[in-house]
Amino acid sequence: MAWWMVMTGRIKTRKRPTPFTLPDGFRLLPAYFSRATQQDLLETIRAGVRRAPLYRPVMPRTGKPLSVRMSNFGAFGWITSKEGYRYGKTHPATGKPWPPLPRALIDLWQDVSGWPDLPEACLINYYDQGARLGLHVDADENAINAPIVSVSLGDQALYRIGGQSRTDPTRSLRLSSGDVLILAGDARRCYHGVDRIYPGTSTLLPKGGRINLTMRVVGQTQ
Ligand code: MD6
Ligand code: FE
Repeated sequence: MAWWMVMTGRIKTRKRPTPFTLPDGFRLLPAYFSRATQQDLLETIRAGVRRAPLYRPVMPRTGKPLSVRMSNFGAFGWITSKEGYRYGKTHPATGKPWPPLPRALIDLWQDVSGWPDLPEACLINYYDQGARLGLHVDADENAINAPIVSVSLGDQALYRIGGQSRTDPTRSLRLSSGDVLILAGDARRCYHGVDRIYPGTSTLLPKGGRINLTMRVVGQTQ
């Protein structure tokens, strides 16, 4: 040991972070969408949520409300209620079908997913300043091997990804407006969530907050 290491206390104080490799199939495309395209996408989302309003879903069993508000595009929408998680063809409050998947999102899917089937569902998550989303694995799809393609719009988010077991080490990264994230392969089965939103980090949404879109192949016929 060199004397200066003792003098500076380097040996005592230096902590190694836990090693972590991003899971296979995790792919981040930073700034995939230009500002102009983000704005177009936002207009499309606004039109969608006029037809299928954002609602505050509740946890199965407990009925505890989530802090994230949700809606969907596509033939199927992901719904959570006291009865459990499921894919359904209609909005739980209005009873009407979800608006169709926007062309721009289908184009994105075909550009980045590498998957032959088209997505049948797109979950819209809206986070206000204090909203978060607990660690979870998306596992309600029959097409469990098809990738999920995710788009971030608005304020930055602290996104966390771990392994296939809830207690595996995790790694945190910031997602920014216009970023596209793909969970395919092993990463498709990994725990992930959103720990916080950073208010004031984007001017895309006039009132702030964050929108996340996740496209899925559902593989369900009813
Ligand atoms: C979010 N994303 O970014 C939450 N799920 O707000 C997800 O839960 C997610 O980014 C599956 C695949 C990609 C994702
Ligand atoms: Fe997810």
